[in-house]
Parts: sequence; structure tokens; C-alpha cells
Amino acid sequence: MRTQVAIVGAGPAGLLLGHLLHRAGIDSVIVERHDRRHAEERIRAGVLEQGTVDTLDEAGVGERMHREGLPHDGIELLFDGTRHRIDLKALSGGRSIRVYGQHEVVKDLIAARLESGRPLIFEATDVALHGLDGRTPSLTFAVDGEERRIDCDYVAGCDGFHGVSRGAVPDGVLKVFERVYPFAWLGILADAAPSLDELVYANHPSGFALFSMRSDKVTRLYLQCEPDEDLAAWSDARIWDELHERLACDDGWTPNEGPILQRGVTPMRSFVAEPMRHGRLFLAGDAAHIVPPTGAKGMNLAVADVRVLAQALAAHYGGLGDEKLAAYSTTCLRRVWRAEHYSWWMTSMLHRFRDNTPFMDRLQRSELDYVTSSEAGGRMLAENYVGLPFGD
Ligand code: RFL
Ligand code: PHB
Repeated sequence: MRTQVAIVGAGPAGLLLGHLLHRAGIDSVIVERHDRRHAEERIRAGVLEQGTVDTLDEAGVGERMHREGLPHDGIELLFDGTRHRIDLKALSGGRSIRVYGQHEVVKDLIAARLESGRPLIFEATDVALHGLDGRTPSLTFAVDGEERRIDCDYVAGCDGFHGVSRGAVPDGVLKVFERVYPFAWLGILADAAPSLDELVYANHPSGFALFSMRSDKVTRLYLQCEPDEDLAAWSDARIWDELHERLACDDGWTPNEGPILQRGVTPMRSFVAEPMRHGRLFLAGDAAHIVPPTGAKGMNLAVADVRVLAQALAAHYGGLGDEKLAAYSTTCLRRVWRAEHYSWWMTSMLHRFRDNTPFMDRLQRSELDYVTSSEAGGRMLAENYVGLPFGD
């Protein structure tokens, strides 16, 4: 089999890249390790930046997102028992966010892919990348025990943090920057109507908590926990007690309880591999970088990367030269590092660090006070939260 661009991974990055290339008349094959159900049901991100919403709209896959996604113009920061609203829209010159589950974006993109008639191969095992340094790279893998091979012009490594693409770059080429945080998030999805229509980020002496949602019937909640937390030690009653305690407000607001539909523990990490290109391989999304979820940036960065990559490949195949392909890594890394800093900053401001001294606690409290009382402080948070405009 031959194609122009072989894409490893059918997460938001791989699927959107395939779709943008299709719209530019460029052929691709998407190869995914898991089955379709797994891709469509994995609960992960929920916040779409303005630029992500715009990108999905321009790509013609935003219809259900507009119908079912929830527009949000603000978020709330909760500390010392009081909620403080950050007016995202007013502070960012009219930009805002939309709450719409990543798995819903993935469903919309899979539907668009199937409609395009271009190949999307699920349950591919032993995916391997070859010839990245030369002019004729290829992918090999197996489906139902049968060996397959795809020859291509370029490979897009969109296979997430634990994929194979980044590892296909020869040793010593990539420079890795990393920070692992001494805590994780215990996340639940509850069959309960959200008791507030904005997200609440809480800094509490017992640890961070986040109130979010997926629809007007489903609440999404997170608790800071130990990195090696044993889920079995968390009964439903313990989870709700802890959520009510950390999200307690002086105006009596608290999340609604309901049956817990899903639960899981997410480790927290900052990670960047540079450069995001090696020969004919382009890394995009979590394959190249990870942020802790506090800034809600991961999926948005994946979308931003493939937007740049699709434009660069369109220029190449359209005879407009390879300047954009050559600039891919530098262009993406500028946005990536802004999001890395922002996500680290939000994480540092909102979590309890075991070894925090009383001095550090006071600094954290002062920072929260500053961003919620100074227009300049609020603007910095808001501008980054809604996402910086694309430079194209
Ligand atoms: P993905 O989504 O991990 O997709 C990679 C795909 O590649 C497949 N794959 C392979 N396929 C073939 N061969 C192999 N060897 C393969 N290895 C892996 C995988 O099966 C998968 O289908 O990466 P992508 O596309 O780069 O997308 C990144 C996002 O998924 C991620 O950044 C976000 O989920 C992060 N994130 C959030 N991002 C936001 O923008 N806003 C949020 O509000 C937000 N909240 C979150 C989050 C992530 C979380 N978790 C669970 C890590 C909240 C949480 C709790
Ligand atoms: C979510 O709804 O899953 C979510 C929202 C905001 C975040 C992280 C996750 O910062």
C-alpha cells in the first residue's frame, strides 16, 4: 500500500490531521492500535479553546460541538471558602471556551473520516517506523496476524505519550525536558446535573479539587491524590466527602451527588521533546509534549500542532515550497512552551505540595489573591486559558 502521509494514532491529533489533509486533497492512512470503541469512549479532556473551536469549525466538523457543547465565558477560583470569578471573555478581548468531551470530538472526526472513504485501520499491532532519514519511509504493522506495509512520503507520529514514534528517533537526537509532579488526579464522571454552570478550580488545605462537567446531566470532578493512589481505597462515600470538603463555599454551593459512572487516576507530568521533527517524521500532540491537565491545554496543543503540520504539507504538495515544513518544530514549540509554562504555573498555584514551607503557602495565597483582584493578573490567566490566537 502507498500513501502520501502515514499517520500513527487515531487520537485527536491523528484524526484531525487526516481530515485536514483530506480537505487539502492529500492522501493519508491512519493506523491505530486500539479498536474504534476504545477510541470513542476514552474519557479525557473537556475544554476546547477558542482556536480549537475555530479550527474544528473551519474543518467542517463543528456542527455537533455547537449543538451539544457548552459555551463558557468564565471560570471560578475557590480558596479560603470563597469563589472568585475570572471573566474570561471580558479579560481576553471577547474570546471564550467550549466544554465538549474529547471523546465526542474523536467521534465526530471518526465519522468524518469514514465519510471521506480514506483508510482508518484499527487494532494494528507491532507498528514500526522505517527509513525516516531517507526519501522513502514506511510503516509496518499487523492486523489479525497479517503483516502489512505502507510506503509513504512522510510519517506523522500522533500516537500519544506512550506511542512508538518518538522512540523511532535515533538515540541522542531528541532533547527531553521533564518534570514529574508529586501528586496525581483522581477523576470521576457522575450521573448528576452540574450544580453550577462554570468550572471551579479549588485550592484547599486537603488538596486541589476541580468541578467540571460534560453536559447538563453529567458532572466531571477531580481530586488531588497520591501519584500511586490505590483506587480501591476510595469508596464512593469517601470520594463525595472529600469533594464536598474541598469544594465547600461560604455561599453554601456544593456539587450534586449521583452514581459514579467512571473513575481513574491520572499522573501529572510536564514533558517536551525537541525538535518535533526528525527527517521524514513529524511528531504531534502528546507524542511530543505533555502538560499537567490543570491548564486544560493538552488536546488544544495537539490541535494546534496538526493545524501547523497540515498547512505545511499543503504548501509542500501545492508546490509552494518546504519553508513551512522546515519551520514546523520551531513554530509549534513556541506555543508549546507557552502552554508548558502556563500549565506548570496553574498547577503550582492550585495544588498542595507535601514539602511546602509556610513561606511557600503564603506566596501561593498571595498569587491567588493577585489574579482574582488585579485586572492585569486576571488578564494573564484569561488570555492563556482561552488560548493565544494562531499566527497564520
Ligand atoms: P492521544 O489522545 O493519546 O492519542 C494517541 C493515539 O495513538 C494510539 N497509539 C498507537 N497507535 C498505533 N500504534 C501504536 N504503537 C500506538 N500507540 C498509541 C492510541 O491508542 C491513541 O488512540 O494523543 P493526541 O492525539 O496527541 O491527543 C492528546 C490529548 O489526548 C491529551 O493531550 C488530552 O487528553 C490532555 N487533557 C486535556 N487536554 C485539553 O486540551 N483540555 C483538557 O481539559 C484536558 N483535560 C487531559 C485532561 C488529559 C487527561 N488525562 C486522562 C491524561 C484531563 C485528563 C484527566
Ligand atoms: C475536564 O472537564 O475534564 C477538565 C476541565 C478542566 C481542566 C482539566 C480537565 O483543567
